[in-house]
Amino acid sequence: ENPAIKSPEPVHGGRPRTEQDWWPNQVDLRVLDRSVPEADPYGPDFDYAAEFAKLDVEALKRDLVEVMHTSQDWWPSDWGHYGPLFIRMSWHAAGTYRSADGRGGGGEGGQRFAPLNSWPDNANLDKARRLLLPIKQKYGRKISWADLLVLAGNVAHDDMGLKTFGFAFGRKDQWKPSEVFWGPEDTWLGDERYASESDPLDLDEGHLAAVTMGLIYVNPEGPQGKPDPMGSAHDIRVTFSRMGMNDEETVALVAGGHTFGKTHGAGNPELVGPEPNGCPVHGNGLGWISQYGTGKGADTITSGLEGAWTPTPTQWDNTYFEMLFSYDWELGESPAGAKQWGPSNPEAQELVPDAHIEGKKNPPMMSTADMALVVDPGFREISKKFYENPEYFADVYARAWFKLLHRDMGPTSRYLGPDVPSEELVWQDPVPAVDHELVGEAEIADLKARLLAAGPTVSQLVHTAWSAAASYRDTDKRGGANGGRIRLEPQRGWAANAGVDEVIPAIEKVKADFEAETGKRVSFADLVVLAGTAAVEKAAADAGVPVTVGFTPGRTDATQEQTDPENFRWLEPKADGFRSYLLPGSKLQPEQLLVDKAFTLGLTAKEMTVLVGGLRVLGANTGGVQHGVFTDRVGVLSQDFFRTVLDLGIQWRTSRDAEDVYEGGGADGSVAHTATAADLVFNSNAILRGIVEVYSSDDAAEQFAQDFAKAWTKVMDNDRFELK
Ligand code: HEB
Repeated sequence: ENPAIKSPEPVHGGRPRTEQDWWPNQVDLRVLDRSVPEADPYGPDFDYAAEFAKLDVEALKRDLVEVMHTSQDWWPSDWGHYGPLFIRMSWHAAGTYRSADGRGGGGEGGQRFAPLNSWPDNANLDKARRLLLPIKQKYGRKISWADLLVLAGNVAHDDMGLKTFGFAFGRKDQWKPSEVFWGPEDTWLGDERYASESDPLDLDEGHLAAVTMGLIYVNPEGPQGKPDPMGSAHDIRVTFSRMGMNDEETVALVAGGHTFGKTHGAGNPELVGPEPNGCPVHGNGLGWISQYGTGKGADTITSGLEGAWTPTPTQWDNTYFEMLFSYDWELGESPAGAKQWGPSNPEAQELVPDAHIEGKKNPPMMSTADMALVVDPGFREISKKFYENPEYFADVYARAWFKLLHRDMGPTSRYLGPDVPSEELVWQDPVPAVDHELVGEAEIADLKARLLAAGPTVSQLVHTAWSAAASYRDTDKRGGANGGRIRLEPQRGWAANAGVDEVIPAIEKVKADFEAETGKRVSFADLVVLAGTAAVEKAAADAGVPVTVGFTPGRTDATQEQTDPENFRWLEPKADGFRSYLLPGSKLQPEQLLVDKAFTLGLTAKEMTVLVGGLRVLGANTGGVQHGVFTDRVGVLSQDFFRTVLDLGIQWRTSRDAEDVYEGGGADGSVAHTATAADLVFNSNAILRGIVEVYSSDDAAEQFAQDFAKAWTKVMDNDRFELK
C-alpha cells in the first residue's frame, strides 16, 4: 500500500462554540486579547534584540550556504541547490503583505502557522522550512524564525551571484498565527472577489493583495485559469501595486525571481495528498505527500507547471529576458495538465539541463504571468530596458527585493545587524536622527503652560495629538506622531484630521517663541504630543483627579521630501471610532471598525474602553460632532460617558436624518444625546459593559484617570521603538 498521507474525516465533537458561532454580528473582541509574555517559550523577559546581538551573523550565513548545497534524500534539491526554493519561501513569507492595512508580510514568521503553512500556493515550502531546522536549533533564540525565513532567500541570492542591497534583522517571532481577513471565500482557490463586472478585481474588497484565496498574488496560469497574458498583466499590476510596488519594481521582481529555479508538475496532481493542516497526527506535520513516482526529486508536483525559465537556474544572469525576447512562445500543457508556454523554435528544445536526470535536456518554459511581462505594452517596455541594461536590472531588482522583505518592518530604527544599508529610502518613511539636546523637566513644564495658553481648547489639543499618534498601525509599524507629519501633506488634509489646521499654527508659534526666547530646541512632533499631554493633565485636574501623564521627548520632524504622499495615502483612516470618525460607505459596522482600530493601535479591550470613555468627554471627536459626548462638562476627564451609556432611562432609536446615528432621550421622543454604534456597543456588548461598569463606579474615578493616562501614553509612544 502506498504510504501517502490521507486527509482525515472531519471530527466536530467537543469543540466549544464561540460567541461568534452563535451570534455572528456580535463584535469579536478576541483580537484584542494580547499575547501574554508568559506564553512566550523563551520566557516573559525575552529580548530578541539583546539575544541577536550575540549572534555571529557571518557564521550563520556560511551555515545557510552549506545547507543550500547539501541535498537531503527526503527532499532532494534541484541541480544540487536549495537556493531557488529558499527564494520562493522568502518571497511567499514577505509577499502576503498589503499596503491597505499593513497586514501580512514576513515580520512575524506567520508562514509557520495555519492558514499560511497550508495555502495551496505555499505547497512544499514546508520542506524548505524543515531544511532550516538544524540552523534554528544551532543558533536557538539568537535568530528568530521570522528573520530566518526571509534571510535564507537573501543569502541564496548572494550565493547565486546577485549582489543584494542589504538585510535587516529584527523580526520577533509570534507563537500563534495572527488573525487576518484573507478574503471572502470559504474554499481554497475560490475567487469571488472577481465578482464585479466593471472592475474584475474589485478594488474595494479590503484591498486584498491576491486575486484568489490561498495564492500570494495571481494565478500563474492567468486570470481564473484563462491563459490570457494581458488579463494576467492587469491582475499583476493591481495586486503588486497593493503592496506599493510600481510597474518597474513589479517587472524586476517577477523576472528576477524567475531567473532562478523551476516549476514542478511532473505528473497527475490528483496523486498529491492534503496540505499539512489537513493531515493526520502521524504525518510529521508535512503535507502534499505525493504518490506520483517517488513523490520527490524529478517526480515533484507543486504548482503543476513544469520546467525552468532559464538554462542557468542557479545563477544570477540576464537569461530570463534572453529567453522571452529570443523565442516564439506558444501555449501548451505540462505533464500535470497546467497551461504553460514553451518555445516553438527547434534550437530551444534542449537548452535546460534537467534538475535531476543526468544528460537529459529540456526546453525552457514560461507561465502566463511571465508572458504578461512581454505582452502588456507597459511591462514590455520595462522588460526591454532591463534586457538591454543588465546592470540596471540587477540594481532595480536588488532594491525591489530589499523593499519586499522589509516593507512591513516600519522605520529603520527597528533594523538590526551588520548588513543594514546606509542609504535612506523614502518608502521607509524616514525620520531624522535627534540632533539637539532634548528638553528637560523645567522646559517641559514651561512648554505645557505655553501650549495651554496658546489658544486652542483642551478638546482641540487632544484631538490634534490623537490625530498625529493614531496614524500608527502595529501591523506594519508605520505612522505615529514621530516625524511630525501631521503638519505635512497628505496627513494634514485628511478628513479624519479636520480641525488640526487651526491648532498646528498655534503649536508652531509656541515652538518658535520658545526657541527664540530660550535658545533651546524642541521638535514640532514632541510638541504636538506634549500639547495633548498637557490638555489631558488639565482635564484630569479639573475633574478632581490630578494625574501625571508620561511624556518622553525625542521625536524629530521629517520634511515633506521625506514624505511620499502616494505611500502615505494608505494610512488615511476610513474610520476612527476613538474620534467618532467614519467615512460613509464602509462595509463593516462602526463597532467592528473601532475594534480594528484598537487592534492596529496595539490596545486591549480595557484600554480601548478607557480611551473611548475619556476621549468622548474630552470632546475629541473629529469636526466637533456630538455623538457620544455624554457630558455637559466637555474638557473635564469625568466618568460621565460610562454612567450615561449605562443609563436605562435613556431610550435609543435610529435617527431618521443621519445614517449610522442613534438618538437617545425620553419616552416623549425628546433628544438628549446622539451616538453611533461605536458608543452604544459599550452597553450592548456584555464584555465591554463589564469593563464600563468598573469605570462607572464611585470608587473608580482615580483609577479611570490613571488608566486613561497610561493608555494615552501608550498610544503616543507606539512608534518610539527606541524606548522599547
Ligand atoms: Fe515565482 C517558482 C508563480 C512572482 C520567485 N513561481 C514559481 C512557481 C510558480 C510561480 C507557479 C513554481 C512553483 C513550483 O515549484 O511548482 N511567481 C509566480 C507568479 C508570480 C511570481 C504567478 C507573480 C507574477 N516568483 C515571483 C517573485 C519572485 C519569485 C516576485 C521573487 C522575487 N518563483 C520564484 C522562485 C521560484 C518560483 C525563485 C523557483 C522555486 C524553486 O525552484 O523551487
